[in-house]
Amino acid sequence: MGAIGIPTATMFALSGCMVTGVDIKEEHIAKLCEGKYKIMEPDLDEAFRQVIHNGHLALSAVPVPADAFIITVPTPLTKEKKPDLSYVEAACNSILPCLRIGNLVVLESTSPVGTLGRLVCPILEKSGYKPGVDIHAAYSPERVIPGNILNELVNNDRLAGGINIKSACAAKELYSIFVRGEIHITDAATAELCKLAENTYRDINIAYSNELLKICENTGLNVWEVRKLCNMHPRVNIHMPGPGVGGHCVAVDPWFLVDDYPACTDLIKTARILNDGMPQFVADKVTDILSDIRGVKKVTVMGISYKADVDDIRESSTLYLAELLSKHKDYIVSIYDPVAVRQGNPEWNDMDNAFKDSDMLILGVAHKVFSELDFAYIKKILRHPRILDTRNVLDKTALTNLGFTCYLMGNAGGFK
Ligand code: SAJ
Repeated sequence: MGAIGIPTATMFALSGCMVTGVDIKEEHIAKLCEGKYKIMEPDLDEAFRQVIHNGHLALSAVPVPADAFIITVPTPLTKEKKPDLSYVEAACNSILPCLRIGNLVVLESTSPVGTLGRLVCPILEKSGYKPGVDIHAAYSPERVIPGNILNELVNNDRLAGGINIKSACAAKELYSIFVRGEIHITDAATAELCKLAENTYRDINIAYSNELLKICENTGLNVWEVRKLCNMHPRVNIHMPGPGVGGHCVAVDPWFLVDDYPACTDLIKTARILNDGMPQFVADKVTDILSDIRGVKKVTVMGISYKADVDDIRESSTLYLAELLSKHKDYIVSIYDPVAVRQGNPEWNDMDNAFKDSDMLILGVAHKVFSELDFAYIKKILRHPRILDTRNVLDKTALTNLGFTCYLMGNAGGFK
């Protein structure tokens, strides 16, 4: 019952299925039952409450017998940047007592190529039922973007990768219950590679835009203008540069490919390292901008979630930036993030404390609420009214008129 399990269970339940949502954390289940867990995703909280209320979605700390089992557990990275499949393993083992002939087991979690065949099926076989013969087994990755999950869950095309064709068809039939996009049948390993390849494609493209940003800073050009003009070409789509790539997907999944195929992933690895280096790039820029102020300086990082308008802070590049700056003896770092506060430290919501006597603001995440801030008031409580925009979202004319000195990342010439 995490970020993908909750919306998936909700959609099946809304479509009339009887669903059991399982999570091994009993306190999480209790919070969900009592409505104490606020789901930030648009419309999901309401839909989730509705299906709990009408009895189509029950919550449990252990699996119960069913026609189909969908595994949506995390597959994080270890410190050595290897995929940790222990949650997948545990989830597969936990359903063994519930399995019956004719059941379907679907793995959704992002996984290395071959996971369904090499790891999942041998575990399922311990039930006495043979995957592909007695029970169906498939890999069907989610493709939804946080912030628009419900819409994308229904309308995006989906892959149904089977251990054999019968399993793929069974998975297609299952998701057809609520998916309106097309469901493409393939084999499990192809679907596994597709999931990794999609997020890696995004990471490499973002790395390219970040490299372009560095070129622009070196030549005194404006990367935002360059990007806008390049993207007028009918076959060019340069991504947005920024302070790095965060989240538990794009910043993680490429490592699965590097781990399995070290001899043929130079580009993927280079892109990953480049994006991981962006917080340090921003930190160096901050040091440059503050070099004329002696002694201890206070820096305020605005936005600590991994991207705009979500409260998820996993692998957040601005959180990493704040940590990098905090290690510096000359900096005091404060954080302001009224969105991420739901998952983290209540101090992140204390605007006065975050801005008071600050020498520099760094806009790291483009939350909508930041565009509604009273910058005239904020300026009054700062020590130095300097602001670095890493996302090109601030109204530079208005801020300059208020007396701010503005810096735009990717534009060495200033805030043109
Ligand atoms: N980012 C940029 N520049 C961009 C786009 C994103 O710097 O042009 C940064 C964001 O600020 C963020 C990070 O990249 O830190 C990742 O954000 P995202 O919006 O690209 O992706 P996620 O992690 O929210 O969702 C991705 C999606 N994958 C693709 O678009 C290929 C989503 O469809 C997947 O379902 C999801 O990963 C997942 O669960 O795998």
